[in-house]
Amino acid sequence: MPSGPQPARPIACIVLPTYNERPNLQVVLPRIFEQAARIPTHALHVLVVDDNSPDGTAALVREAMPANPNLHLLTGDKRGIGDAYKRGMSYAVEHLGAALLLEMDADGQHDPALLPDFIRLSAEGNRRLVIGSRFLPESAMPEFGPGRRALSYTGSFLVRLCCGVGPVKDCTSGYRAFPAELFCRCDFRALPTRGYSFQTAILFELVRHGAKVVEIPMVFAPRLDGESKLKLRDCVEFLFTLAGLTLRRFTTPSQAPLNPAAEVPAEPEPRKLAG
Ligand SMILES: Nc1nc2c(ncn2[C@@H]2O[C@H](COP(=O)(O)OP(=O)(O)O)[C@@H](O)[C@H]2O)c(=O)[nH]1
Ligand SMILES: [Mg+2]
Repeated sequence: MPSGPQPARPIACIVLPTYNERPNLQVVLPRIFEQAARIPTHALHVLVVDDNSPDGTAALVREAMPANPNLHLLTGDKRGIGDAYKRGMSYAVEHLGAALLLEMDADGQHDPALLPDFIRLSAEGNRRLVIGSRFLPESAMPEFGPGRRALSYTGSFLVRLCCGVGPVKDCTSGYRAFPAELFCRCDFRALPTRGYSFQTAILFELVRHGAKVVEIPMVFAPRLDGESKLKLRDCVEFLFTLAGLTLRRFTTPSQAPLNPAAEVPAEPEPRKLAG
């Protein structure tokens, strides 16, 4: 073992948007940090982006921060999940020096046990965007009704059709990892994506800047507590975003060839499913 101070590891920062997720965060934060010991290559940080949740989500984070230097909080007015992600990712890069960014729900739907796989797969390739997919053979969406399944399938189908993102199966998943350097190349000022369609917009931008997509199967579990914040107006915004991206696809030159073939991991990956 080499003696003396070890070189600092690059930071992998989970940007965790929250709105009224206090009971869920109480469970999810310890589960996330439990995974740090399984991630030898990166220091795991979490940036909670809370939009002044009336249930005191931010207060819970503030209470936990003194004992955990890798936990951070950003607060602001409620302007939608997409807006929260944009603010959070910019902050993670500019103020925390994150090398790798991760997206995740704070409600327990995304299994933290997959975090080491996300980070390893994203870091070992060049410009890799790792997506937790609900639509691979080993994926599952237990307890989701046909309506929500159909919505997710249709959304991904439309994104593939309109946006030229290649053979990505799950285009709207909210569990992802990608290099911060790739995020910095994206131009979101042209995209008025405040709501859930941010996921589509950032996929489009990342692929246009050369992201190679790797999908891994995941179980999209039911929420631990509370209800989805996805509303009808988010579906309407999604359709407008699709139209805007389609226009952008055919009028603005991309920085990388469109439709890059999805990258398949060389070795079959351990197919971890949430228990
Ligand atoms: N900061 C912030 N977070 C939000 C907002 N809307 C949703 N979220 C969070 O984004 C994540 C995904 O939302 P969720 O309701 O679980 O969507 P679903 O998984 O698609 O049903 C959760 O952690 C929410 O608390 C918002 O307006 N602001
Ligand atoms: Mg959720």
